[in-house]
Amino acid sequence: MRKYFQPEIETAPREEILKIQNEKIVKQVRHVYENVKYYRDLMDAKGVKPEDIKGVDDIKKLPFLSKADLREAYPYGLLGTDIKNCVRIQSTSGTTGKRVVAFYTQGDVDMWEDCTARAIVAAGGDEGDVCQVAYGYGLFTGGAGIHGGSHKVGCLTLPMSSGNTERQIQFMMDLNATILCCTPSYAAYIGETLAEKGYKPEDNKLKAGIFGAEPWTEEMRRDIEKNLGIKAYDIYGLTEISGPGVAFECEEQHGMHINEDHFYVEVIDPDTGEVLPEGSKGELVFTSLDKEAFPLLRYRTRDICVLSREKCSCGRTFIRMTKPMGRSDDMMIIRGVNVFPSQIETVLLNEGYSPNYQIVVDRVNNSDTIDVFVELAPEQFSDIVSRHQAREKKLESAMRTMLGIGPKVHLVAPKSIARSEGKAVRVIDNRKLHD
Ligand code: DLL
Repeated sequence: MRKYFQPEIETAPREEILKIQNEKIVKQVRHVYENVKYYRDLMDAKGVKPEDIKGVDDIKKLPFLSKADLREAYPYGLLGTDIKNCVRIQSTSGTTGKRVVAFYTQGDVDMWEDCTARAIVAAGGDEGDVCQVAYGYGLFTGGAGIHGGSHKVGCLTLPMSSGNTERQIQFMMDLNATILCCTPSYAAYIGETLAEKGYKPEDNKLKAGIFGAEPWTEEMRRDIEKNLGIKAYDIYGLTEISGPGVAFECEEQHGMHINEDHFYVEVIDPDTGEVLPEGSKGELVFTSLDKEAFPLLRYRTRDICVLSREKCSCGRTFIRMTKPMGRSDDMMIIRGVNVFPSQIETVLLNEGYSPNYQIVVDRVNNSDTIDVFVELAPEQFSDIVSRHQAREKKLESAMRTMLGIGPKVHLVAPKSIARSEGKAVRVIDNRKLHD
């Protein structure tokens, strides 16, 4: 069995990785300064010139980029090359009018697929494996990213996309899938459905799962591992930086190795922007070292975690990140879809309701639920139940269109949602994903 997809880099001595990063950043900053006016203006405003960046130690001199910059520059403002050189876009799952649209050259796609191939091999994959890709295909990076990596490894790839659980199970059993790739909540659901159908964990040929795109706990990992009879590996990534495979777990299952030859990582204090020493908890910031089409420098992910350079017994020398421990903004991830409370508020206001609402998120049988309680104005209140039900259905459908997932809406009596004296508590998340 192969242990690494690209051993020469995955196990390279630290000095060699640093040398690669230092060379790449100098080139990349020049590339961005020359081709991305939006970022050039930010650098000029900060008084930083490309020649000030002589290596990764100088990255801290560069300005940050945030999701707000991406919205402002939408769609082409951060493009680093002629659109003619681009072969693909992918986009975030959240929809707030302006989604994040990321562009890729063929070289960028190749690099990204190398990263997901490293993750698949780290989970024990090789050309003898049957890799069932049950992440969504389409604009979401999950399906396309893992699919490409699976091809590179030489697995037989089952491009299932997400959903249609009956068919997932049929293909999984008939075609002897050995690696399952999907969100952890979907893996749990597939596990339950298999059990309901009377299958035991040993009835399937699965040996590993590569699960990510949303937070999940160690308890959930153990549940999934038991129900499917597999070893479950975590994988992390975000559209802005490429997609899945920015970081991946090895057999140690003790943090995810960041593909440092392509992505330089920092952890900062989310309030002050100060770079924190290794081992501190803070916001992850990534600099893409060699992407051509969408070359983001110092992108603030909003994901909170801790980095560690402690030696890993798997032999990989890449730095490790913990599972994200939360976010420094109000984004919720529900069944793998990014949802902002502001989107729900927009629908309510558009449909003529008051902004008195509360969102309750929970996880029932390993699947996320979202309930929206909406207060009626006195003049909207009526004793006729069927009228309320029709209104609830209409709101549910408008929210489904806006969010891409369907919440359950409950209309409640005027003045029944508690008013707050400070910041309104819009979201109650009962999922208890983190201690
Ligand atoms: O979720 C990319 C992906 C696809 C990763 C498939 C892994 C597997 P976005 O839709 O842009 O991209 O969402 C990115 O999802 O900033 C995190 O908050 C969260 N996230 C991604 N992976 C994990 C993970 C994809 N393993 C956002 N654990 C990120 C916890 C994760 N959160």
